[in-house]
Amino acid sequence: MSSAKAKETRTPRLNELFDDLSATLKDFIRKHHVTYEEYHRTLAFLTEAGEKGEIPLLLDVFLEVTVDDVDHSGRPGTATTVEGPYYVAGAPELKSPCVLPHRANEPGDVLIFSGTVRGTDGAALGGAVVDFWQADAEGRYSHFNIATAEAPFNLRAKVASDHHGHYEMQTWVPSAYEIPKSGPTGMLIKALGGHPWRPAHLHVRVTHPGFAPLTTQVFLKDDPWIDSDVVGAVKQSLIMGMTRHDSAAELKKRGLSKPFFTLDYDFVLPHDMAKAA
Ligand code: MBD
Ligand code: FE
Repeated sequence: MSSAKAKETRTPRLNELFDDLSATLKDFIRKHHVTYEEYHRTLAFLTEAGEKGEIPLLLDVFLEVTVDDVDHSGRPGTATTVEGPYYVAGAPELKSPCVLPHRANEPGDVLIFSGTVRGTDGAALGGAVVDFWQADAEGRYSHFNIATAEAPFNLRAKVASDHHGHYEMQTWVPSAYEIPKSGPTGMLIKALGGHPWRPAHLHVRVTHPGFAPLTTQVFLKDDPWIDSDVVGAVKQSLIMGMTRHDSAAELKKRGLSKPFFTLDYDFVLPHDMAKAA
């Protein structure tokens, strides 16, 4: 596409979206007779969200599910769901099988997360990158956790699948995630009478040249919040049970001293239509 054409198409889209957004908000103000007091409270709320770095959290909690729904509708392969606010670019590149960066005394139970990356035609994809992140066993995302010490890129990595498309990483079972109560997003959820919890989940962004990137999450079956995610991002096909392993032989094989869990999940990527065309 020439840059002249890019310019030509960009401005009308911005005008179309901004004009409708503006009209929608003005209608909203009239419909609800929004008062000056409410307007000023809204400004204060958004200002605080900005100052505390919560704009991505706020928008991802309330709006991103709808963007995923609209922009990924009808897409074949593994179900997508939202990226959320805690992805960090530049995680270390590791080869499968691997152990994720972690603290010397990483809390919780070991989880072996593995599976195969395929295209929608069923072909295994070697060299696919599973860019992975999660909250730890105490609900903290590295880089967003100022309270406790952590390893660089704690429980984050880009794991390359082997030539069978197989990936395997050792991590630690995540806990459910609570939207911070101290900030404006958490206060708003509380004022609305909702709970601030997301069920335990593993985040991935899976990529391979020639295929459309897949951003999704894998959820743990027995989580108490599995049916009431504050974000509304759970899809049935993304819910998995873990298997517990406690035999002496299995512990020895893995070099572990207490029971661990495994979870297998295969990722299926659609062909990149934009590139194929
Ligand atoms: C999260 O951990 C998350 O994954 C999303 C989508 C929103 C808020 C917190
Ligand atoms: Fe998350």
